[in-house]
Amino acid sequence: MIKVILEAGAKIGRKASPPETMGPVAKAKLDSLRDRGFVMFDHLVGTPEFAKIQADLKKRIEGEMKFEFPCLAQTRIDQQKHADLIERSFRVPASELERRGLTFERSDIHSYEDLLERFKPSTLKLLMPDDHDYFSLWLDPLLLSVIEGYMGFQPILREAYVRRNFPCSYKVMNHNWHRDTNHQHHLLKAFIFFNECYVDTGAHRYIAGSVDSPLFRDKVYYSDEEIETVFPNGSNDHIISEVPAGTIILEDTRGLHKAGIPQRHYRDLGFAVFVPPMLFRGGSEYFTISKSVHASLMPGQQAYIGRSNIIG
Ligand SMILES: O=C(O)CCC(=O)C(=O)O
Repeated sequence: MIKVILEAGAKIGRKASPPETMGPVAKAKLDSLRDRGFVMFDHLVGTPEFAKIQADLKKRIEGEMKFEFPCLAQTRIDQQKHADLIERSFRVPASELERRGLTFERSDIHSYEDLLERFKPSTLKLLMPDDHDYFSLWLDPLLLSVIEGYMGFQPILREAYVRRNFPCSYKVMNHNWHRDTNHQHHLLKAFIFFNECYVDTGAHRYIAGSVDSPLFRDKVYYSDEEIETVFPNGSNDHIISEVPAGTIILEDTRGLHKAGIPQRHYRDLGFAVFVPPMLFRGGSEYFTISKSVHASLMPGQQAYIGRSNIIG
């Protein structure tokens, strides 16, 4: 009974009229998000604020190497020995990858160049730095107003991080088409592009209008061939995000999507995951924010941070 009431409650809000206070730009973005399941923002492209964070990010990744460990080393994958893992696109607990000798730690690397040469990771993940500039970008006011219009209430920022993706030989998890399952009814992800993206640098892909489609619901992952028989490359709903740096794509990732694999260079992508506030769920494993950085945000942004994420 409680489950039924909670389920009914969870659906409230979607498709409500936009608030009176919403400006025309946000209204147009909301219409597009409702219609297609995604919308793009370009108001930060070419701005000095964005360039500052881009430069800082490069320093944190290449200089300080403050990403998460252990990392999967593509150089340690053996086609025969790890055939079962390849088949599952490495969707197993990190402890299994460690046990099978496929990961490396911070203590294994001497420099960023050394890491690339010896381990060839497909992805490095950097948790959100405790820094005002990053949080104000992740909680951009125009983005928040569209998010609230779409959900019909104020959600929370559940996860906040950046991934650097490299060319790689083996597909890892979200290189395959899939639907996210963080929440059954309310889920939005913002993808923040830190470099310009083309097909050969790993453009993100999305199938517009697929959120409520009954198709492709019986497996976790789908191949390009499976998806392209229904949504061919170049068709109206098969969206390939070739975008300039500074673009933000807000997407209902309950729809079909996947990460492109760069064929050259690398791709830096910021992730912000928005879900309803959930009782009895801690959040600090996903990111933390100090009291002073929290205090520097606007009240409308502070409201997105769960109490368990605030430290110090
Ligand atoms: O990296 C991307 O382009 C997509 C990431 C993704 O599939 C996900 O976050 O679920």
